[in-house]
Amino acid sequence: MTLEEALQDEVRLTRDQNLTSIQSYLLAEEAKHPQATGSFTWLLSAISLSAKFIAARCRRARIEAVLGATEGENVHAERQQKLDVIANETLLRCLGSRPVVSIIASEENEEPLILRQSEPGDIRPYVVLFDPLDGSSNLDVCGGVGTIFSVLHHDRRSDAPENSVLQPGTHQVAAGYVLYGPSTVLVMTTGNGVQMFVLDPSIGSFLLVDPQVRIPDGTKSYSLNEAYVNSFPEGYQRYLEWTKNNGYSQRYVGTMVADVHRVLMKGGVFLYPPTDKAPQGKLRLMYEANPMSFLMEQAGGKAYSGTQRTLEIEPEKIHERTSVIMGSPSEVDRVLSFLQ
Ligand code: AHM
Ligand code: MG
Repeated sequence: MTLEEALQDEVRLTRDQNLTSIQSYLLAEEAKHPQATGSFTWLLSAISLSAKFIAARCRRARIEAVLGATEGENVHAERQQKLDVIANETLLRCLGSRPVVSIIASEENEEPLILRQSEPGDIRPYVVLFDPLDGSSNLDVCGGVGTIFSVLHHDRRSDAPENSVLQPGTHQVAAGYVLYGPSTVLVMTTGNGVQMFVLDPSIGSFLLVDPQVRIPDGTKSYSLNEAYVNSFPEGYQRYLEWTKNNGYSQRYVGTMVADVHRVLMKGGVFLYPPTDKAPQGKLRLMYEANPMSFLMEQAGGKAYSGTQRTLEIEPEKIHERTSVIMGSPSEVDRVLSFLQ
């Protein structure tokens, strides 16, 4: 039996018993591609290590006195929570030790960090963008928070880091999020459907719980901050008005990872429209909207930024913002029909 066959067998056996770790899943996937170098598994193991570390810190937040704001602000002039800083440093330290990662861009850092210049003949290196701790204002109330990541190939056409980072979402080779809730859930895609893993804290491993996540359709539910309704463009207002007479319910945590995870599991639509305060929308294209849109599409959903498919937006700035409509295909279509 070849190594590949042995790994496939292992996946088949353990999947039924819900005991495939993220590492064995990735190894088995890689074994399907003889040209694979193992570099992606190496990168993902840095992300899963960060996730375990951040999950442990969040769980002990009140005990370790890491709640509350720091003195500093991030590049968006928002007060940073102490755990924002810890999560950012954790990802930088874990990814920084991986030779396959050449550039890192974070919500918390103004400029991308160039870890190493690639040489011709190197394994094609990766660019990783992330929001280290999404929804961190919910930390103080023990609400769910998350990490979002997007992986691109280094664009060798130019040495300028911004050219490597500023690629449309269609170029992503992987994306995912980690939700630190009652359990720690890692949901990811490499363009071959969506896989969901749950951290078993007793053994310190992410275990596969769903090899092919599909978003349900036909759920009458929307998730948005309806307090801003008067400053949404008119089409969104008409959609919301329409839902009131059609048996909808509304759910909103205020942490994108938690809200999008709910929509992915239960169906419906997540929205963050333009507002007077944030005319382009509030959420960040490169490390919030794009990775979530890639996941949504891979799970059978849709993701638009108003009129355009989010993944096709040509980015101009690392921290640029966009409005967001994502979720079950028919519900996204319904929202879009009100925006015409
Ligand atoms: P953050 O990345 O600084 O935590 O902010 C992004 C968060 C999202 O998680 C969430 O969807 C949104 O901000 C909530 O915004 P609002 O409070 O305006 O509803
Ligand atoms: Mg965020």
